[in-house]
Order: sequence, then structure tokens, then C-alpha cells
Amino acid sequence: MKELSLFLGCLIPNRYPGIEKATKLVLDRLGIKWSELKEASCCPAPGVFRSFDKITWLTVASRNLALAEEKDTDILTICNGCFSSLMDANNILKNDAVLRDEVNSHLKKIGKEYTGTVEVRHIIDFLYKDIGAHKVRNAIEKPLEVRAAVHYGCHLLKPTKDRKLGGAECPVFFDELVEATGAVSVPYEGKTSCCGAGGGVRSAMLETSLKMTEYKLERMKKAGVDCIVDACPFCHLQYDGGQVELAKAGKTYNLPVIHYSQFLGLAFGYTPEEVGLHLNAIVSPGFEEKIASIQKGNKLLE
Ligand code: 9S8
Ligand code: 9S8
Ligand code: COM
Repeated sequence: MKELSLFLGCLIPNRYPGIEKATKLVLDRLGIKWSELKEASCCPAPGVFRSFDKITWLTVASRNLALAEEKDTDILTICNGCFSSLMDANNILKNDAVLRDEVNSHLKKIGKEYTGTVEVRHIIDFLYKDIGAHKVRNAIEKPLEVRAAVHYGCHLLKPTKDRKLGGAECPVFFDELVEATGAVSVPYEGKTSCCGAGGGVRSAMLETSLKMTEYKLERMKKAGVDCIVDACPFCHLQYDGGQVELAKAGKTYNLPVIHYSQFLGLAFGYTPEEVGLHLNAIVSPGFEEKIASIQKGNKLLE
């Protein structure tokens, strides 16, 4: 297997840099070799670019793929949208010589070429398939005894024929990784439905997108969870910022929103601040106290 180039996308470095930091900490802790994909651009976001102009979408994506080809590395994404764009563009271009030629005619102008030699991975798919939940479990230092609402997000699961991660209706792979930290993945109604953000819905129709978020938050709260665990900064933004927007209408949930990289970081003993939870809009002192007491109570494992 090739080494991995970490593809950060736009949202994580700009809105939730703690997720970037936590990702690097946990990759290092697991002994996974990675380097940054320098000069990468927006993937570009699938629900927006792909829906408007397929050739522009493919060309920008192919430039990012070509950067990884030049380094002879695969790509590791930490966002469902980036995973979807880069994986789908890669699949399309690998299999369609006409589109590949068209895209390469544009890349040529900037001295680049796409040849189709890299794979695109998502950190959840990579940890599950290549590292394994048991190995993650063995590396845990602070079993996180919390109740988590796992949110997969649409683009991690669909289209199932390409994602090949175990189905879109009752997936378990992400739950297994969450439970490997010692947490309980609590079942809740509507678990695989959308957070409300994707496909430009948040930008174009905020009210509609918040209705979808409220639907999810109500059911998570009813299930009695301590936090939400996601694998995508768009979902993260929608749940975190969305709770602030919903609070203005008198609906409060106070559920901390945690990307899996951050969640794993907590289980490795990093503090909430070290994994960037203080950069969330929703900061729950109750949750942080719980983490602090878990981390203190596990001294024997240090
Ligand atoms: S890049 Fe630009 S807007 Fe974003 S974060 Fe994920 S999807 Fe790709
Ligand atoms: S869910 Fe539906 S389209 Fe998506 S992946 Fe992230 S944002 Fe939330
Ligand atoms: C959602 C990405 S993760 S997009 O809004 O559909 O492009």
C-alpha cells in the first residue's frame, strides 16, 4: 500500500482547525505514515460544483488527484464531501478515456497530468479496513465511557456500489470504531438520514436544512446521548452551528459535536482543548468534566 497524503479540504483548516490537529495526533499515535498534500485546492465540494458543471468539477478534482500521483501516495480525506468528490471523480476518470482526455487537455495548460494511479480513502474507511477496530481498541488509553450518537453522513455511505463499506441502511463500521474507544453507540431513529447541510441546502435554504437538523437532534436527545460523533466537517458545522441557530428559536440541545479524529484523540488521553473542542460553538462543561474524570480515573493505564 502507498503512503498517505492528508487532504484537508476547506472547512477543517478554516472553521475547525482542531479536527486537523487531532487527525495528525491520532495518525501519529497509530503509527500511520502521512504527509500533507501541498498546493491542494477545494476538492471541489460535490453537492455544489458537481451539480452545476461536471467538467469543471472533474478538472479541479483531477488536479488534486494529480498532486498525489506526483508524490506516488494515496489520498486520505477527513471529510465526507472531499471523499465523495475525489473518489467519484477518480472512478469516473479511470473508466472514461474521453473525459480523461478532456480533463487532461485543461491540466496540460498548468503542466499537470492525471493518469489514474492513486486511491482515495476516508479516515473511517481506512481505520476500519486497513487498521482494524481491534487495533484501535488496543491502542486506547482512556476508555471513553460515554453514550455517543454516531452520524455517518450521506456521502460516506452513498452510492453504496462505490463506497463498498457495508450498505447504506444499517451500516456498522463507524459504530464499531466508536465502540472501540470504550463508548456506547446508541441507536436512534433516523440515524442514516442527512444532517441537513449537504448539497448546498444549508447555503440556499437554511430553514429547511435546520428542520432536518432538528429532526436528528430531537431523536438523538430522546435516545439520551452525551455527544454526537461525526466524520465530516459539513455535518460537524451543521450540528454545531445549527444548535446555535435553533437555540434562537428556543430549541436547546447542548450536545457537543465531535469528529472521530477528536473522539479518538480523547480516548488516547488528549484533553478536550488539545483536540480542539473549545473551538466548537457548543461547548458543554458537563461533557468536559465527564471526560476529565474519565481521564483521571484511568491512571493505571497511563
Ligand atoms: S473542500 Fe472545499 S468546500 Fe470542502 S471540506 Fe470537504 S468538501 Fe472538499
Ligand atoms: S449528511 Fe447528508 S449530505 Fe452530508 S456528508 Fe457531511 S453533510 Fe451532513
Ligand atoms: C456535503 C458536501 S459533505 S456537499 O455540500 O454536498 O457538497
